[in-house]
Amino acid sequence: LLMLATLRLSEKFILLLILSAFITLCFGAFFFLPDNSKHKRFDFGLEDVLIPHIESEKEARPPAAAHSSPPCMMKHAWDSYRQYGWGHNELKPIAKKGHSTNIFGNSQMGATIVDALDTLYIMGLHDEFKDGQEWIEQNLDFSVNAEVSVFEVNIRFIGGLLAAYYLSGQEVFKVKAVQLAEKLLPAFNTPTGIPWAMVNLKSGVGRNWGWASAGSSILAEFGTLHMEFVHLTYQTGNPAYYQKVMHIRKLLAKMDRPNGLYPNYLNPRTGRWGQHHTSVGGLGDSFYEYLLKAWLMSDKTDSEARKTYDDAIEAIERHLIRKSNGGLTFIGEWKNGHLERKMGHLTCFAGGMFALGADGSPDDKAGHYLQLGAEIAHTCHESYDRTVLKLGPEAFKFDSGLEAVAVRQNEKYYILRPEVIETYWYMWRFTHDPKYRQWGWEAVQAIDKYCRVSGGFSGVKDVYSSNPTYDDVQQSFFLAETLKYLYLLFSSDELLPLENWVFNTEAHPLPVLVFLTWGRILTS
Ligand code: DMJ
Repeated sequence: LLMLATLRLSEKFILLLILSAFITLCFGAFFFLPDNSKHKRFDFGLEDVLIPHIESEKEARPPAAAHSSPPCMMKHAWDSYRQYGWGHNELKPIAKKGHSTNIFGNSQMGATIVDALDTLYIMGLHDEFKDGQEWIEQNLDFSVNAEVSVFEVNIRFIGGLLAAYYLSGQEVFKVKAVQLAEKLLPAFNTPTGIPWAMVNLKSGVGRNWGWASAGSSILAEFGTLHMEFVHLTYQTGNPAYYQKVMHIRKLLAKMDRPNGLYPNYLNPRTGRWGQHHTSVGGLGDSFYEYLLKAWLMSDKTDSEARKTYDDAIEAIERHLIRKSNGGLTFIGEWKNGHLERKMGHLTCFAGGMFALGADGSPDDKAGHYLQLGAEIAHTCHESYDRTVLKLGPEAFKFDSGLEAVAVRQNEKYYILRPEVIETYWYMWRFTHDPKYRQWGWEAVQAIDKYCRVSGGFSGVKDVYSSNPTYDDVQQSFFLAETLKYLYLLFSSDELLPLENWVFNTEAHPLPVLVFLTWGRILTS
């Protein structure tokens, strides 16, 4: 101040000019920030919530070996893949080499890298994330002569890349997602616009799975594109993606539904249903999930999606959901007018879906759906608890005195699937009942004890055997979903709040599109 007083008037004027230029510069800089940093909704305050996460995890878990925590398990799964399977789609953790399945054709597209990216980011494993990003920048190329599953590539790759883009703001992920989406579009060139199950990324030729009823496309496959495709239109301004998925919705709305149920099979040439088989598990599952999530993702403005979901769930409750003699609520499968009293591990995701859809359900039935979610979570926990390994079988029965146990040898395996843990997490978020963390912790311990091997994590062939053999596959969804849901289960609710984020069916979080944005998509 003394110095200021001694300055001459002209010097004071110059000082004032410099000061005001500095202030203008600071204000101006805000407008040049990348778009991402201005979206309050996309800013999930990661640094703030990581610390509460670690504390709450300690509180919730009983003392156990230090390596038994989701981030440490993630590190082991990732490092093993990095060492033995880098660039391959998946890993064989016993043989310690790369692995792939027919869903990826004969490609080597690093499915595990793409699927794992957002989990690495959320867990704060930044070096690993950078490694993955570098591989994608330098190697991920979709001009390959490979016949891939449209559904799997959409949920794992497009979903994974979009989530990585929204979380990190790195353009490369968006660019790759759009490049890949372009390659999927030829799959929609069918007489009805219902896409083929598979498409050759190079030639664009599509076809359906040989095993599907009467050359049909699968409900859970063509019905699980909506979230990613709406985001693609939002990001690119290209209406084609939005139009393709809305066309599917319109076509389904016009069709008769036996008993109000959606059969799993639809012929893309004739537009007729195949076999009358309805399931909330394999072949049907994520179709229902995406109806609900389309509504949530639209900031609850897409009421057509919500109504379609409500009607579908009402029919499912009437025809497929029953209580066993032992009092366990289960979701069976509908086969040509007959209810099969069997539930799949895949079906267990529905507990979380019912809870997520409770708010906004018709006739003020929110309490009912939250309760239904809790009952499904309980049944699925029983399916784990009634095994030797405390891991759930692929399918379990409620018949002839059987309660939540598998009978056939080929239904006794556990392949690192996420659905039961996914439901625990949603139930935790909506109820904060500590039993869900307890159940999640049981799963952490069982997976770490029976599925961890020196080369990663492997599925097991028989959860009822005290001496199980391994299937020697580390599935990419183990890193994308199972470990992410476990991590979130022990984290603060402020990490990816459900009002702002909607998880695709592979657990890749995509932001809710606020009303104004939504209007932009509708008019594109
Ligand atoms: C995942 O790829 C997705 O969750 C999909 O919707 C069905 N199930 C597998 C994992 O079990």
